[in-house]
Amino acid sequence: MMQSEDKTVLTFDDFKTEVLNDYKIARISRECSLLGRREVLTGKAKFGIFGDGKEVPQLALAKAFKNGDFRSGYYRDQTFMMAIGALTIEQFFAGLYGHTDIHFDPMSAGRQMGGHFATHSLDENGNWNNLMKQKNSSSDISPTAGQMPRLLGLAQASKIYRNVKGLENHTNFTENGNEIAWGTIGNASTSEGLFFETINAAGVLQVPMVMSVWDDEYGISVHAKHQTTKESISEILKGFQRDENHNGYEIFTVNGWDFPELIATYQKAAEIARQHHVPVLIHVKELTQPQGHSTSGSHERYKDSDRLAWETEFDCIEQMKKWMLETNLVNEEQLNEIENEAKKVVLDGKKLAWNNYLSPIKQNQSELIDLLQPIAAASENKIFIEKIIADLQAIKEPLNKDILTAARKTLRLLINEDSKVVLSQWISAKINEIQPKFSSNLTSQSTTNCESIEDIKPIYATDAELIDARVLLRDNFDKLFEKYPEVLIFGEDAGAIGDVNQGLEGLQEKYGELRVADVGIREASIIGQGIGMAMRGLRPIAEIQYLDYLLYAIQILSDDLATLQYRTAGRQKAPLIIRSRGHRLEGVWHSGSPLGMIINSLRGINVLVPRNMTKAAGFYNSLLKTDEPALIIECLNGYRLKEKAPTNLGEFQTPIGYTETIKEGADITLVSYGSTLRLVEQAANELMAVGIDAEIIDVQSLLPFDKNHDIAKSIQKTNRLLIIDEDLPGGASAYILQQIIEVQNGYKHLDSAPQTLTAQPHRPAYGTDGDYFSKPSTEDIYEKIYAIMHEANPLKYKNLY
Ligand SMILES: Cc1ncc(C[n+]2csc(CCOP(=O)(O)OP(=O)(O)O)c2C)c(N)n1
Ligand SMILES: [Mg+2]
Repeated sequence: MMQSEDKTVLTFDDFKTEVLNDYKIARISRECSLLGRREVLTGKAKFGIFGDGKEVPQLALAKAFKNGDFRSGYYRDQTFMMAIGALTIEQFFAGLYGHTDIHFDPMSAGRQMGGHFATHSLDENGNWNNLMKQKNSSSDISPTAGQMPRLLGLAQASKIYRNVKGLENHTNFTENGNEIAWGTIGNASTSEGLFFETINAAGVLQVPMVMSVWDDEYGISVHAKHQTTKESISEILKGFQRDENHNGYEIFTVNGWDFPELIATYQKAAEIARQHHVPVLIHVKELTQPQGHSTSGSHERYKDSDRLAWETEFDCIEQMKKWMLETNLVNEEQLNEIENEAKKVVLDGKKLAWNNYLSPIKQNQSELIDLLQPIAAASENKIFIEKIIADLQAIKEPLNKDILTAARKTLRLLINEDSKVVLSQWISAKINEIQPKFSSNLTSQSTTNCESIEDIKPIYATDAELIDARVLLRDNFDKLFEKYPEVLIFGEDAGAIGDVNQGLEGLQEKYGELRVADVGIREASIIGQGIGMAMRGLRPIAEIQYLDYLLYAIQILSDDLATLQYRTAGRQKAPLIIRSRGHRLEGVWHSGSPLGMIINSLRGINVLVPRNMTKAAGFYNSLLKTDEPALIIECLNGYRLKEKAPTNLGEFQTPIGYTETIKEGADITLVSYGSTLRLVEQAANELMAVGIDAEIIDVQSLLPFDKNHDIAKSIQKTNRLLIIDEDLPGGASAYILQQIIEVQNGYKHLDSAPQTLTAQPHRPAYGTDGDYFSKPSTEDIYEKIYAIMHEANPLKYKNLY
């Protein structure tokens, strides 16, 4: 007897019906894989990676999976998605074809390859759905083991919800923290560092995470003997097994073709994780790959005949079938009926999906042909245009690319004819219609996105004290923790000592070890904790101790967080705040300012570079009102500087995407950010003595950048531009220049060549002289500005050198 979700005991007939239904799902899934491969080989779809050979364990997983639970997995899980009712046959094929309409391909609106699964956490306006009323899958990414860091956070959210007070009204996300985060990964991908890092962290944190490893002995062509010590992940993780004296994991191994054993294992695993918040590893062995890894190659190249024969015999669906016959649950006839029915519904679904995909494109094709025919007839280039029309007409299954190429090539032939107007209008209208299907939703489009932030200035008493900047920041965090029970912060040394610069001093004592937490040294999974928790309605602040160590996390930030809104076409979000500190301090690994690297890899995340802690605090206050992710880089050398204490801590807001002019001037515009600004201000003051009056603009926000185009307005006045930062030559300064020249048309107002002044192309050397000779100094800045003014007016500003 089996237990269904509501715990009532099933009758034998119910049990039989359920098993037959499971078998049908498995068969449908398999038919999808078989037909999917054909669609790629015949050219209808570009690439296919399918779940054949992994169907049966996913049925067992789906039985243990409840509303509110989350999956974080990889491209083999189509059967699971079908079993939880989150993927239809039509949707499977829409994904394979790359249908750009979210209603047809709910996984990614054609942005990701098929096999990358997701459910919708957000409605079409970007507001949360009730995640407790649905079974949830976080959106897959292709980098192997990239699903691991986020899995940790998805699991940790349950722990927070169960144990932190004040979150009782988060009923759309939790019921007393009973939700499990279910991970899936291939055996070979467990070789990745992210896997081991996350496994260790989940053991330490004791979170409800159930990790399934689908083991088919291969990673594409590479056998387990090259992947895993002892060729067994459960063998080598034995040290993680919990015992009477130690917390740890529960570890199960089970064969992937053994349906009853799989069900029993998944039920046990769910019980342990859900009730007791103990992580579980399920090593699912003896799985197969009937069609090989993907449509890019065939597995006959690397599997010998014995292996291939074994795979045929131990195909999990075949074994399930055998078990059903042996236990007299079904007879051959019933099985054939199910198989035939599966074949039919998959074929029908595929056809429907293809027609749905193709019809709007064919509509564009006939629209263009109808438009071009009379144009061709009247054109002096009639012959050429008619050839273009005929070629386009001949394409039975066109792409929008074919259609727009034809239209744009025709336009060139009409350069001297009046009819070009109607064609150019048609092209522009089509591009405007189609482009957003591929480019929308890089960032949140909801009413609480960053654009919604009001500018609320800090208020100062007339006798406002000057205090250490780190105290200002700490007191501001204190207000935020008081105001928002869903805010939590975690990082290396962030808990007991209140971070290395004491910006969180005393807050753990006040708000507890779960909300102000020390964590292990593991930057990628710190970010993963943040991503996962933010996806479940919490407001995590993940701390990366020094900006130099962001490199350990840049992959997951770039691949997962930065793409999340985009790759789900706005149906998932993770409003995670990443707190770090950087710019000049000391030596090769504590002076990093690699902003070029950051902004180029993190499009989709706000990148904020406050020059002091008041500005930084204003950014935290702003961000907690929005639903967007952001990286805030505090100035490493700014914590001990004095700043005026505002009276409205926790309330004032620094708007995002706007510059601030911190000194007005007439002769040259200086653009900078972060720690460098203090040197720029110093140089500008010194230049006043020789009659050079510079305007200084603090960028404040690199992504998004100067939305009001205030820098161009400043150049209109000064006609000269120098950009100064601590990044490498051609780093963030090159991006700033591109924005000013190309986006803001700033070149129109320039009388001198626009210039950048940056650090040396190497990491900064140790010591004060190391800094002086590695990063721009006040003298460097002074002299660079002076040289620009000298070139403009050599008589007034005589050369220095
Ligand atoms: C970081 C990264 N490296 C390489 C790849 C290319 N790749 C895709 S799947 C795969 C093999 C994965 O094997 P396994 O984890 O065993 O999963 P299986 O496909 O066997 O289910 C590789 C190397 C990738 N997607 N990401
Ligand atoms: Mg494998």
